[in-house]
Amino acid sequence: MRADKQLKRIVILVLMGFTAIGFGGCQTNGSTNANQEADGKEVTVLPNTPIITDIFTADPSAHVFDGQLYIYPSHDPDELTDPNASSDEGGQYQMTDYHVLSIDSFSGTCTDHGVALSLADIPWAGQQLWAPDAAYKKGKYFFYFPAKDKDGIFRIGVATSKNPAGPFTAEESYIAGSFSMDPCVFVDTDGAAYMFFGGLDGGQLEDWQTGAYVKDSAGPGKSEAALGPMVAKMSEDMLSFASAPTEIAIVDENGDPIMAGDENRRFFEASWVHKYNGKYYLSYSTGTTHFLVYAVSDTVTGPYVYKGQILEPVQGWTTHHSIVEFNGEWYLFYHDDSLSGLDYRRCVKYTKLTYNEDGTIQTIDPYADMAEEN
Ligand code: FUB
Repeated sequence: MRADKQLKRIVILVLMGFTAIGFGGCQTNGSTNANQEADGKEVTVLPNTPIITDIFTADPSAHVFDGQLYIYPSHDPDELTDPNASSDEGGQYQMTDYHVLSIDSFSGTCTDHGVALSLADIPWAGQQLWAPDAAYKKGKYFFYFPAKDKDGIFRIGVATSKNPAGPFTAEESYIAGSFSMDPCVFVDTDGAAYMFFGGLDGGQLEDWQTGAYVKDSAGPGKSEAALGPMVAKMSEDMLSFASAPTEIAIVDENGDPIMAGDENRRFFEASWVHKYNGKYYLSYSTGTTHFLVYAVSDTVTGPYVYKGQILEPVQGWTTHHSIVEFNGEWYLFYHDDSLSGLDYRRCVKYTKLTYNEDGTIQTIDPYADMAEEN
């Protein structure tokens, strides 16, 4: 990007951050929060602006339950409890609770349902409540979340509620056989549910290559196949794995594995799976190169064939998303750090997602509208 263009983008983002803090998005006012202008007039939940501005949110997993759109994000803290934590291991993401958000319609209101689950109420967890997801089955809502256990090892837990907004009650222990982070639970059209998970570096996926935890393990060499996300079928009651996790293969158009050195295309973290026209779409973050990309398969467990980019890099190091159909339109929920300028205080946004006739997805520049306006 040219320097003058980049400067212009930074100015726009800073201005947008101030605007958002002032009166954009979904403002908190008690437990139910109308998205209102300063004069009290209700406005739409605008695309590409923070959907909530009085708490920092990230890693949005969006689902439609009972005709309403629920968003299950990470909740970034206002202040770091340990300002010296190593950023190499994602130590700056020190979340201690989760909130659930919901939207009736994009021309309506956004609600912050308050604290849905706290670190203090999860018996096995020690720190870092990272990117969660949720699912529904037979009258029960399931909230899946990663956290480091008391030995500093990432595991994935589950909590349940009768209400999609929680509060959720955590199980005594993490899901047996789970490791690493960023769970995405996909419920297929036949009712079978699968958890996709994993993330490199701070997400510790490399440490499990032997099947057991080996701290600080190196990943594959640049010309070796990259590590893929893991997948496990969920049990009928959604509380455990029905099968041991296996690795998902992500291949190029010739069927060759995406290599670890191919940082524009290889999996890093933030798996999300959705189904469109009978095909499975696995989307994920490329981490170090900051793209959201996707790969497609005819079967849920892959192999997945790499197709292209969904979202260009956002402001901030991390990029994480979900894709959801709501009232006949497809949406991408994502985050950036434009509300604070700090990578560990992020804000959730959404934008429309467009498929081409051949099923490919159009790449989104999240700041395109602002660039056009200026
Ligand atoms: O929010 C903490 C971590 O940052 C998530 O688990 C990753 O996907 C990245 O967004």
